[in-house]
Parts: sequence; structure tokens; C-alpha cells
Amino acid sequence: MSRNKQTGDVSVWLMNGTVVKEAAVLWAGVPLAWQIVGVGDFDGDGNADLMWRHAQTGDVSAWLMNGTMVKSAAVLWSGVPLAWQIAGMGDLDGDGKADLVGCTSTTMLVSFRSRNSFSPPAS
Ligand SMILES: [Ca+2]
Ligand SMILES: [Ca+2]
Repeated sequence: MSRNKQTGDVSVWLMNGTVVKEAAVLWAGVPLAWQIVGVGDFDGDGNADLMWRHAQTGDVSAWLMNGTMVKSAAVLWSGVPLAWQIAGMGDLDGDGKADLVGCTSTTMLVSFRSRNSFSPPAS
């Protein structure tokens, strides 16, 4: 996964060990305010998906991927306070779907589980 910092283009390389199997530009000219904050399998289909955050509005968006194709894209939450940072992701509850961990500058951590749907943090 790579991002062109001038154009905003998002590229992906599918690897087989150290050999590039397939390379593709996923999306050209994604606004630079949208930043990739994580990669994980959100819908449990075995393909990694992309999580985005808008640096100014706080919006959180997900791209569900099928290899090098964007299967669907949706804004999950609008206007999440910028004090909330996405700390990471992983399958916290073992249901095969990636979960999100968010935190503020305090030590509080919150996990957003994908079992049913993501839910936004309380503002
Ligand atoms: Ca997936
Ligand atoms: Ca999970």
C-alpha cells in the first residue's frame, strides 16, 4: 500500500513472498486531507480493507476491498472530534472482522467492534 503525497494517488502491490504479483493504482487523486489510518479485514471476507480519516473534519471512512478493486466505500462516521485518534486495529473479539481502537490524549481506550456495526465515539 502506498500513497503519493503530491497527487494523493493510492497504489497497492499484491505480493507473493518477495515477488510482486500485481500492482495497481486503486484510486487517483484522493484528497490529501484523507489519510489512511489502518488496514484490516472489516467485513470478514478474507480481503484486507482500508480505513480513512479526514484530517480536518474528523470523518471516518472505509473502503471494502476485493484484491485491487474497491468493492464499496462509505463514510462510517461524520465529524468525529479530532481529539479522537485511531490508535490501531485488529480482531479484538476473534470474530474474523477487524475492530478499531480509538483513544484521546488521556489513557482511555475504546474499541469499536465490527461484529454488528461500527459505532462512533461519544463526543
Ligand atoms: Ca474485507
Ligand atoms: Ca472483531
